[in-house]
Amino acid sequence: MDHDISRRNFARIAGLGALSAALPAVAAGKPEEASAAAARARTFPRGFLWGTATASYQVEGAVNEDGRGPSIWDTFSHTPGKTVNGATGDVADDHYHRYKQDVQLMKALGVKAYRFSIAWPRVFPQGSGSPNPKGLDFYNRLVDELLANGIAPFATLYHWDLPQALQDNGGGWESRDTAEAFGRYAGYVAQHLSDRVKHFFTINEFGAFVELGYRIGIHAPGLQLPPGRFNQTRHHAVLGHGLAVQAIRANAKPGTKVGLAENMTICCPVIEDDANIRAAERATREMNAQYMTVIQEGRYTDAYLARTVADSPKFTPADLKVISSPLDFVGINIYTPTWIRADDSPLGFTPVPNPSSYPHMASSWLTIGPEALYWGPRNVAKLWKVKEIYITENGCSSSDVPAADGKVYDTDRIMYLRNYLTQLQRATTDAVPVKGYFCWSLMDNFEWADGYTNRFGLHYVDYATQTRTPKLSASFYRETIRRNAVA
Ligand code: PNW
Repeated sequence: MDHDISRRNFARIAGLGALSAALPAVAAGKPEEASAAAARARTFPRGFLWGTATASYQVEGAVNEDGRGPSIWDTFSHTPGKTVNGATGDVADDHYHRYKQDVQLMKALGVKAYRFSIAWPRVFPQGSGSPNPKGLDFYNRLVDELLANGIAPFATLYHWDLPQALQDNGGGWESRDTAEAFGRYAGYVAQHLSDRVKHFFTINEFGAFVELGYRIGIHAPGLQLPPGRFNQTRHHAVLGHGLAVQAIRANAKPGTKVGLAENMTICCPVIEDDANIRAAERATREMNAQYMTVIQEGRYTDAYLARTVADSPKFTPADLKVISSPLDFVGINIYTPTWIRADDSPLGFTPVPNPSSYPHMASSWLTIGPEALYWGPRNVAKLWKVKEIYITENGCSSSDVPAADGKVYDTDRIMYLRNYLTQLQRATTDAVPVKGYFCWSLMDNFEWADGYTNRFGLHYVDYATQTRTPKLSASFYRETIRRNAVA
């Protein structure tokens, strides 16, 4: 008995997971029991929410229909040289017209939840002012179709398609007016959809749209603001989030839950020992200071303010209160790890750059590190005592060339998903409160500046015919959902 317990403890400490659980049975010469134990060890908690995700501009098309106003992504993608092969979201997956068929794809996968985004310029073509009821109607139809098929709708209010009018008047997120308009729009949507939508995300990925759009300039609106104006833009984005949280609470039906979906820097210890684990926790706070940390803690860290000095954002204590409005859950989009080691610098950590041989998926930024799905939620739960976490995006690009039989054998995506999900399962066995997982993406779509070249879907889309074909990874995901365990 004692023997057994210490062996199990050893296995836990060594992090051997499924294999270690099966070892005693293997040693006893009972392979069936061994594989049953291994299967149990790969199992997720009962009721774990499996889903997929998309975003409006990436899939909908129909950019001129039913009164939709232009967004900064229409303008940007139509500007020569901004996207690969001049790709635009004019048609994309034509999901606006094919949503019923797409809900059937979800149903065939067996997902219980779908994360989609609402296009602000469909609902308020000018960003604020009068709403366009026909725009909201599309989401009414989509939500009804999902519910009729037993799929819970999880709605994101901002996945980067800012109404162009708000960019033209005041510089988009550079202006406080945009944060305020976002709050009004969020309240309006919550008022009309919260009878059926129980989970809202305010903003998708501050860390991508603000940095890539307003500092580096490779996403819409394509600006390279100087540091002071840029840090103010960051501040307005988190302020917009907080105003939206308050507006949703003020306008939604009781029981509606509010959170966000942020692609934090996922700090993972280079080696899983005490010193590096602590360093990765410190790094999580500091490397996310401008977004997640201020949202969770209601203050910018001293190190952030010291780093930005004269270019620090201007803010009031009242702003910080709004920004840190309590959330019901936290969504994290996780693709890649940032490896952290302890050192004796003032902050006590340093990121370790990837060597040139480090493996990545088809997108060069998508470096592989399954442990990100373990340390990401674990650090968030520990640092900020978060009780409900969703992985709101995880997935990868693959070259995805159809074989002679027309099928796509994306063994690399299966490898990626299997390894990442194994680490997510490990998090659940360590009592990290991860409640669900949304695979990015349901189907290939408009991958922003990369156009249609990088495919992230579980379904292959032939853009000439709009045919959707399940890839091998769709079978893998369906089987994982069916077992509620890593397949
Ligand atoms: C996320 N990076 O974007 C977005 O939320 C999705 O819209 C997108 O399609 C998906 O991930 C895949 O890219 C990212 O350069 C874009 O590190 C770029 C980066 C990360 C996330």
